[in-house]
Amino acid sequence: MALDKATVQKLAERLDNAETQRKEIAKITDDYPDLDWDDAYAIQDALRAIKVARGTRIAGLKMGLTSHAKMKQMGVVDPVRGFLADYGQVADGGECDTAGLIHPKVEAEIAFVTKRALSGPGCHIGAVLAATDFVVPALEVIDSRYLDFKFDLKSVIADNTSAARYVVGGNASNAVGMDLKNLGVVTEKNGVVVATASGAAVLGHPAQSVAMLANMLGARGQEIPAGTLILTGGVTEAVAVVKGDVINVRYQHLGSVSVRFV
Ligand code: OOG
Ligand code: MG
Repeated sequence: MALDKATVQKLAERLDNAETQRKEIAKITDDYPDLDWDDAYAIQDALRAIKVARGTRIAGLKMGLTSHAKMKQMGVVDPVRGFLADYGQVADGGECDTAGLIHPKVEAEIAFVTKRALSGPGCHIGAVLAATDFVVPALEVIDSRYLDFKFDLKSVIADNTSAARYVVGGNASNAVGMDLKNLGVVTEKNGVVVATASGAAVLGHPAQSVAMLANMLGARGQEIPAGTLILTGGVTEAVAVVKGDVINVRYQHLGSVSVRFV
């Protein structure tokens, strides 16, 4: 760790304020260029603690930057992990209030719900499929707290991987027997197709994203508990949205999820 505890706390508060006040800030590596990976996740943990102390419940976990489309779009090369807050939930077919967001973008994601805990190191696709209760179609609304949505990997980790809102569809499917690799995904904005991909875009197979999460947590002595909702990361590049836009994501076999921005 390059930062002391007080600085970690100060930066977590800066990010929390940016979110609650809807105010973009400079990426934190501008001020702290020597920040290391442990610092970045320590800031994310402190941010989570600030929210939990305020009454927020952690509703799930997320992986981000798991597809080449996303890595290329954001100019970074490694997946990252974050958490989902209860206040980020938006009902399928519901409305997402843009007044609470800075510069939202939407990404199509395949979500898993575990029935058993998963731990690493050594977690693999087979272990993930065995521990999966079901998969559901989802979408994430990301909203970087950084100026112009521009950041480096350490800054975006500290900012809880741009997590903001998410929609989870109710059509649960068994992951076993489902060809998640070849599962087609079509994102429509206002009725026009804006992005397409298949499940393999996410680390070759979306379950690999869950395995990676278990291994990342395992490196810190943590695990994915049973009953955890996990967003596996955007299948396609993220699509910018403004008030009035309607997003509908159609998943082969899994059904669709939609949201209207108001
Ligand atoms: C970082 C978060 C990426 C995903 O699904 O790839 C993410 C960002 O692009 O702002 O959630
Ligand atoms: Mg995402």
